[in-house]
Parts: sequence; structure tokens; C-alpha cells
Amino acid sequence: TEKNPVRAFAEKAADVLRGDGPPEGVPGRPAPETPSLAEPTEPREPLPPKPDQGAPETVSPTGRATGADPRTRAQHGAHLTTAQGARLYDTDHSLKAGPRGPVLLQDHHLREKITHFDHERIPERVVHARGAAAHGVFKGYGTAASVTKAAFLGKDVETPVFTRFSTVLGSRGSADTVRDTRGFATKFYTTEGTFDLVGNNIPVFFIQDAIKFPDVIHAGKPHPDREIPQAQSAHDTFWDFVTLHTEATHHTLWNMSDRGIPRSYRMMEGFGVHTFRLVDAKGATTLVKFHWKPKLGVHSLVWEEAQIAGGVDPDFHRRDLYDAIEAGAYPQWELGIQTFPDNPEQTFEGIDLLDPTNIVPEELAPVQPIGLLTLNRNPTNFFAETEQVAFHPGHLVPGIDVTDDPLLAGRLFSYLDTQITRLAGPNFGQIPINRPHAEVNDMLRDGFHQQAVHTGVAPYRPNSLDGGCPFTAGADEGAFVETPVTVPQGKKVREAPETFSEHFSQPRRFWRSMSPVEREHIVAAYTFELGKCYEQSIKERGLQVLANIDPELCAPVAAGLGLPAPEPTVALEEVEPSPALSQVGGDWPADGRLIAIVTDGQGDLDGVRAVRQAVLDGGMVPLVVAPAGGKLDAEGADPVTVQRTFTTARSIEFDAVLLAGVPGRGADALGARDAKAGEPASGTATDPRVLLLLDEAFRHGKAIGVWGGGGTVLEAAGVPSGAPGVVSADSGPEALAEVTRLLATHRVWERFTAAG
Ligand code: HDE
Repeated sequence: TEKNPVRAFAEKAADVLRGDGPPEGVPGRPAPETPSLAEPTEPREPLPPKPDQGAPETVSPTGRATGADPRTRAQHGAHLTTAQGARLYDTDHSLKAGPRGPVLLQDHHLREKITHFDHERIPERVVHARGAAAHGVFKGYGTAASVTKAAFLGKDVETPVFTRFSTVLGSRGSADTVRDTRGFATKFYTTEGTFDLVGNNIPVFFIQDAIKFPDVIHAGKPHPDREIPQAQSAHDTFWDFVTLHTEATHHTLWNMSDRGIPRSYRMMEGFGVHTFRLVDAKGATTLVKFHWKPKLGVHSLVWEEAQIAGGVDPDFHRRDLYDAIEAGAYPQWELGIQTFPDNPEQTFEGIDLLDPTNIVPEELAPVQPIGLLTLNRNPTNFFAETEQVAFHPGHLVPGIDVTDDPLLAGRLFSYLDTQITRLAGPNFGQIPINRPHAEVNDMLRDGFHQQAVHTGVAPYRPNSLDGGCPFTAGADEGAFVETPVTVPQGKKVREAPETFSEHFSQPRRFWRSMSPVEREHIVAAYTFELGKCYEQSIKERGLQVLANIDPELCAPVAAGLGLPAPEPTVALEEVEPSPALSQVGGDWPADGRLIAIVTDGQGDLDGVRAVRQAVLDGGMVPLVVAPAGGKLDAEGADPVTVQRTFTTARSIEFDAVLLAGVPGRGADALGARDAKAGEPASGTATDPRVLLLLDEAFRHGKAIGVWGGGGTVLEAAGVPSGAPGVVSADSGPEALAEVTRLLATHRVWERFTAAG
């Protein structure tokens, strides 16, 4: 009989997966032959493993080499089976009464396959739906030992962690670079139980009481009638809420600042937001605020980059995190605490520590480092890990306790509640990513998706049947014991304390702490967002809020909206700026930065090779950009791999651009092609895609380096050669050295008008 081509393919694929020749010993199965099939069913050969994590040949989108390592193969057995383990001989055709006949209901495999697929999605998170995550390790410095007994903060103690970053408003499929708050949630699998630090990249929140969370989220999410706009705050309902509800002013100002559009998850601060209470071995308590400080510094996109990325690469942040870890550029953060005496008022220097719309300036209470987080492994399966991970601010360990912040109280309820729907029942703690590494010995039983086969008969206490076990532990045996804080007496009321009612001085401090260029960005953001509102009254209320922060902020936004600037309605209290709030200033490592090396693919390839190596030696990632893909000098001894083409490259991806000039072929040879014919042009025509790349890189304040006469290409792109951060050097490595120096400040700030 004629051989079934699908079956032949399956057999060959099985051989490839086994990696050890044709499968044997399957009764009734013909000896495998070499299949004669052509595309598209030809099985893919395993990709070669990546040579060296530290020196990637390419920044691979797939990362792990499919099939190269048996442990990372999608399928472990040689044969495809049903969910019940029966081997399948065909999974590509429904069972039919003849090739053109009706499909038969008895086809169990068809029904099983489709039914399972029908139920693949679980509800997305009601907030923070879109995220990306990574595994890592946390190492304690031991410096927190004087204020907490938490074992994982001990000196050199290493704890496995899983960190998920997220946006708040958008759906799972929304773009990464929208203006929004970012979640920064870390699960520490400690020996004393799991501790979750579920924070944000902004240290304050919109509301002071959890009961208002549904309100603020309803206002921020798309309009209920049209379900637009997606993942945006630039719409009427958001601004309606935050202008009617002035406790949101501080958080909104952070959102409108550059913090709302981070350059990378790797370059974000994280904050626990609430004040927590640490407890030492003797029971003494200290109030603290948690901070994550990125080793790479805190950096942002400029608005236009964020907009372009939304279209060109909506996965910008997700890709960045994954690729950096693949390339061995492991992101790191120091965990730090600000400490405050645990006084009955719960205040520090007049700042109410229970009000989550307040920060305590670092100048008043320095952030003291207590440990180091390194993210060093990408998830293996997005759904199993990143999607199913379930954080909870109530996952605490001995030595870390909560305070009476009313925002935190509601969170302590909400997270468990939402997981029960999202992860379909109460047993989500048994999903691998959520399993504690500490021993679990609970009396929770049964329920949807129970994985355990519990033994014994007495899941209750006290009992005499299971030997009375298990027993409870005392604090000296590692039990989590709530701190016996004295609760202030009073009447039951639905009221906020008086100290929660002043909403403008903290935002004013933030605004006054910004550099001129950061202020310019804030003004542009408010002008854009309020300008997108339809309701005139909302714009006017927005301006009133800005006037109450600072008339200097209000005036340019009012001018942009074409409306009069209102007078403040509150007394403008003087505030001391906090320099730590500004992202401009300071020198940061260039580790993991992406450097474009743009070449026409001919000319000075030795220069390209040298600079590529120098970029790697500097701990950065070189991306060679050429007119077409493949290899340059493919026949030579040392071919150069092209990572991006003029078609696939866009400026937003790169932190700096190096233009490999082409000595000997005329200064304008780089990219000098007739885009249609793909032929070198005789005159000075330059590929418009290269011109766009340079124009954007220049306007976005990125360092640009040229050598070997690339200057005329800059001229064609309208980039003034003597402009700040435009480096003209004699060789690639020399240009790179200067560009690396410029990268330390993230951008060439002098290019922005406000700084000029
Ligand atoms: Fe959340 N938040 N939140 N939140 N939150 C959730 O829990 C909630 C708040 C934060 O990567 C939900 O599992 C309430 C502050 C992060 O999986 C939900 C209130 C901060 C994440 C929930 C807040 C956060 C969430 C949705 C007001 C910073 C994503 C899915 C009191 C300190 C975690 C889920 C991840 C997720 C409730 C306010 C951070 C509904 C009621 C303040 C990083 O339970």
C-alpha cells in the first residue's frame, strides 16, 4: 500500500526528537524509510546550541535552542499520545466516512484535542494582565539583621526568586511601552515560607483606602461602551476620576513623568509602597519602606520612542528582559530599606507613614542596602510560570509584618480572592511556580484541581488519631507570630484620618525636584493626555489640579490646551526638593546596552569586526545592521553575522548608533543605494531607512559615532556634525570609547531644548 505521507513525517520527526536513530520495536510498524516529503512538512533539524552566553552570536528571539538539549525539547517521548497515553498514528485528519465523507462523532482524539484547546485560556488578571518574568537569586547582605529576624536577609543567604514585571491597565495583548505604572512583584522562596514583595515602580498610590480600588480601575480601564482606549490613561474617565479625587495627584504626576515610560524593566526602581513593620529576634519593631535600586540606574524612553515601539515592537520590554538574560547581561537590583522608629503616631518628620500617597525623601531617611537580586534565568513556559504565578502581599515570613495602612488591608483580602477565580479554585498554591520551597504541612483539603493524594484520616486539630500531629510552633521554633501592636481605641467610623487630607505638597516636591528636561517631558505629557479628553470641564479641572501643584506647571499646559490658567485654590506650601527623585545626573554602567553598528556590508569590515568585539568586551550587545541579512564577507575567514537589516532595524531598539564609514569608496557610500534597485547609487543618494535611523537617534538624545568619513551621511540625515553627543573619530573602537562614555548618562541631555 502507498505510504501515508503524514505518518512518514511523524516517523521522521520522532527520529529527530529521539536523536538516536529510528525508533525500534514498535509492533506492526513498518521499518522507517527516508521520507521523500518536501516542504512544508520536512522536520526541522535541531538548531545548534548557542556557543557562549556571554558572547552571543545573535540576540536570539527564541533563545533556547530548540531540540538541541533533550531536557528542553517540547516533547520527551518519541511518540505522540492522547491525554490517556495511547499512541496516535495520525493527528492531522479527522476520522471520516471516506476521504470526502462526513466526520464521525466517535473520533475521540478530535474531540479531546479541540476540547482542550477550547479551554486553553484562563481569565487574565483584572489588573496587571500584561507582564514578563524571570527566575533569579536573592543574596542577603546581613545588614538587616539588627532590625529583622527574617532568615533570608542573613549574610550571604541565597534564596531562589521569581520576579514578574507588568503594566497595570492594559489587557494581556497590549503594548509594553504605554504610559502606565509598572508592577514589580518578587516571590522569595525562603526556607521559612514564601515571602512576596508585591510592589510597583512608583512609590505612591492613587488612593489611600482599598475600598476605592474598583473606582480607580473602572476609571482607568477602557470605556465600558466602546472598550477604548486600550492600555491608556489619556481618556475622559481616567482624568475625570483623578481630578475629582485629588489624593490621586501625586501618583498621576509620577505617571506623567518619565517614570511612566521606562526604558527597560532592568532600569526601573521598585517600591513596596506601604510602610511595613520589621521585627527582630527580641520582638523589637521598626517601620520600613522597601526599595529596589537597579544597578543599571533608572532610565526612561522618550515619548516618541514609546509611541514607535507600540507599533514596531509592542513586546519591547518583554523582549528586552528575555534577550538580556539570554545574552548573560543579568539585571540586578539592590533591595534597600528606609527605617523609621515604630512610634504610636506612625509618622516620620511629620510625614504620615500610613498614607500610601506619601514618600519619605531619601535625603531624610537614606535607603540602606540589605541584599542583591539577580535575575539569571528565563521562564521555560510562559503560561506555566509567568501567567500562573500568584502573588500575595500577605505571604510574609517571621520578621516581616504589616502595618495599618488601609490600602494594604484591602490588598490582604483581594489577592487570594482573585486567584480563586483566575486559577480556578483554591489549590493554585500547588501549581509548580507557586509551590513554596519550605515544607508544607497544612490541613487544607480537596477542592478543584487537588494534586495531592493526602494520607491519614485526621486533617483536623486537635486529633488523637494521627498521633496528634501536626503541632503548632512557637516563635522560637520559627513560627510566624503577628506583632502584638497596641490598637488605638475609637469609634467605628467610615472616615480617613485628618492627616490624609493634604494632597499637593508631595506632588509639588516631586515637580520641584525635576531637572528642566524632565519638567518639559511632564508638561508635554499633561498637554497630550488632557488634550485627548473630550469634556471641557475635565480639562479645566485638570488645570486646577496643576495650578495647585505649581502655577509653573499649569501655565504651559494651559497654553498647550488653549485655555486660561486658573489661580491656585490652596496655599502653596514651600517644599524642599529631593534630588534623589530626578533621573538625570549620575553615571551608570553601560552593561547590556544595545549598540547598532550600521554598515553597507562592504568597505571597512575589519573596523566592524573590531568595534563589534570592543562592544562585547565592554559588556554591551553589538547588533550589526546591514542592507540585507545573512553574513558579510561570507566566503572570508571571519564572516560577520548581520543581526538587523535596514528593513528590520528601527532606532528605538538601540541605545547608541555607530556608523561604519567606508574608506576608499567615498564618504557617502554607507547606505548609498537606490532603494528600489538595491544597487549602489552613483551620487549622494542615501537609503532613507538609514537616514530615519540617524534622525530618530539624534532627536531621542542617543550617542552617535562615526569614523572613516560617515560624516556626510550624517549631513544627509540632517544631523549637525558638531552637535553634542555626535562623535567623529579615526577608528571604530575610538568612536565606541567616546560613545560608551556618553552612555553613562543614558542620553545626551543637552540635545533637548529645555536643557540647552
Ligand atoms: Fe494590586 N492587585 N491591588 N497593587 N498588584 C493585583 O492580584 C489590589 C496595589 C500589584 O505580577 C491583583 O493576582 C487592590 C498596590 C502588582 O501577578 C488584585 C489594591 C500595589 C500586581 C490586586 C491594589 C499593587 C497586582 C490582580 C488596592 C503596589 C501584579 C491579579 C488596595 C504596592 C502581580 C492578582 C503579578 C495585582 C488588587 C493596589 C501591586 C486584583 C485591591 C498599592 C505588582 O488582587
